Amino acid sequence: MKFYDCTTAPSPRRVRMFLAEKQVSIPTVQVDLRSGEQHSEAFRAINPRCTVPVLTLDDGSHLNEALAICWYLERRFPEPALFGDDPGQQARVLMWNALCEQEGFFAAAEAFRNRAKGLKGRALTGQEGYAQIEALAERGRTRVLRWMADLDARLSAVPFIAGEGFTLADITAFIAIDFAGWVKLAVPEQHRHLTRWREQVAARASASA
Ligand SMILES: N[C@@H](CCC(=O)N[C@@H](CS)C(=O)NCC(=O)O)C(=O)O
Repeated sequence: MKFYDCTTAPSPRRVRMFLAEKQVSIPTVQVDLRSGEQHSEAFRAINPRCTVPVLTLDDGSHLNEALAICWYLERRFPEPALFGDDPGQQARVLMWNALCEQEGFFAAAEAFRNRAKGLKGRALTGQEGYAQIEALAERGRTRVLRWMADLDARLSAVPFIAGEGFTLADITAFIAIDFAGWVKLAVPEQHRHLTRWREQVAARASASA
């Protein structure tokens, strides 16, 4: 296996934190997103979508979605379970992970990529260049705050996002909140359940991965 990473980027950090929870380390290659290495011919042969993370499997095939990579790693290294145990819990992990990805992670990306000076013409990842749209940057900020309020309500009832135990959904949400910090959005003070959860996750060794 080979892991294509970029230590400054949030999406591959989901895989790094997942691996750290499993206490597994695999050969890693850094891709320099700042210099545009993701668009090089060599990297496009690995991932035509020009993004990290990528996991190359021992048969030479590539996985280029964080969720798929984490699922593969879960099956290869089952302990500790980070996708839940029984079918109901597994479905809840997938549901909350998808919600945190769509409403948190993608909203933070919308806010960041549509305003960052260095990303003019690169509002979306991939081979196609997309113009920034200022209104989307603002909308992304609103969506992040809505998502944080919803998570606070969820965490008033359960210790972790998908229920009783720490899972991939917590990893996705934790990193999405850090990503929101890139556009100077922090968890509002009144969200004490979300703040409690965030402090707990930040105290895990994997949080610095
Ligand atoms: N769907 C992908 C998205 C990955 C993604 O957007 N990665 C960003 C880094 S956080 C990237 O590679 N960006 C390249 C660029 O900005 O050109 C996943 O979740 O694995």
